[in-house]
Amino acid sequence: MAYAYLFKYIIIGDTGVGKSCLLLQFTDKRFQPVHDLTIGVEFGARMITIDGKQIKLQIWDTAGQESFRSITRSYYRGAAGALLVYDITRRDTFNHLTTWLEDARQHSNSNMVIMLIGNKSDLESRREVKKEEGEAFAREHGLIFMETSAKTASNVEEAFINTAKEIYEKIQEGVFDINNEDESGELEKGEQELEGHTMSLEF
Ligand SMILES: Nc1nc2c(ncn2[C@@H]2O[C@H](COP(=O)(O)OP(=O)(O)OP(=O)(O)O)[C@@H](O)[C@H]2O)c(=O)[nH]1
Ligand SMILES: [Mg+2]
Repeated sequence: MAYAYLFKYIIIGDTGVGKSCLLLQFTDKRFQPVHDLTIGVEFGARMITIDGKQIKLQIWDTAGQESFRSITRSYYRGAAGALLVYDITRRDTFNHLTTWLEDARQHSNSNMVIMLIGNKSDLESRREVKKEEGEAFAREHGLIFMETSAKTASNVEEAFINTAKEIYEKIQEGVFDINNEDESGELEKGEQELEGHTMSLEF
């Protein structure tokens, strides 16, 4: 299917916060109740429409476990958006955000849009991190913020789509370099279906 833009996303954050479940809910509208620990990296894709334009989201879901950290770092390259996820029922996952943010800033393009996500909003009775704390962290670090539930699907569409809207606005403002793919252009994994007239974000 033809598309006007291809946006690459990376999903990061501690193990067990619900990164893979957010991706599964967004691409397949399903919830996985059992923790299928991600090994290395997983991949998903979906088409969305913004401003009447078809945009393909190519999403890399990384492993939160510390031992995979160096693999994760290699996936920031070329990412236009990042979903930085913590679990509102586990304070430690919120405390680790600074480390994740440092990693992200260091290994990505400075214009990458970062969406902070407080996931598992359905577990209100077990909440350890107030919504206001997430909002404050986001404000302080220039991130967009949403609370989501991969279980009930609350705000999941919005999280992925609002990130794309922000990227799209940056493109309109001329912040990103948009390159036409050509035969000589190196294709990254997952970009094989790029067609002649399509464009993708290059950094
Ligand atoms: N109640 C509830 N549980 C969730 C939610 N999102 C994820 N979970 C559960 O949390 C556990 C971990 O979810 P995953 O998506 O596998 O976590 P992950 O961040 O991908 O973990 P790693 O792959 O190890 O980095 C699973 O048991 C999920 O069912 C949510 O929004 N609400
Ligand atoms: Mg996972």
